[in-house]
Amino acid sequence: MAQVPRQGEPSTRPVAANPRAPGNGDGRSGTAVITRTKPRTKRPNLYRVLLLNDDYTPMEFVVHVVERFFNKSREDATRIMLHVHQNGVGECGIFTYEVAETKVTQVMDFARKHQHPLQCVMEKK
Ligand code: TYC
Repeated sequence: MAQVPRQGEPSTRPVAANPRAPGNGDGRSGTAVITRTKPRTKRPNLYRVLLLNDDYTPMEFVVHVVERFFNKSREDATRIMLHVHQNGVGECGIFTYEVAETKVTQVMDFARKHQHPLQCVMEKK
């Protein structure tokens, strides 16, 4: 049966003991280099960036935040804001770890600067 390697498994198989052992007089190191022939890609871990509802942040401010930091149209930003307002939490985007962390920091700094209690968090997918 054909073996399908899973994410993170090495694609090289164990190699039999090397017959060119060190000190056997052939002048070579006895160290083999195994060249990977099959290209492997690994998917990065992804994180959702979420906005949390509160009673004080103005709706227009939240729409502006979603437009500015998540590159959404006014229509999409309004949909996201209303979803958060009605459900308590909502997704603004999905990013790799460092990008998600940057978005959270940017939103939290911007909210604090404008003295709104808006909360933004990230969650591993
Ligand atoms: N609930 C807020 C209000 O009624 C609006 C709001 C929406 C606040 C989304 C935060 O993430 C939020 N003014």
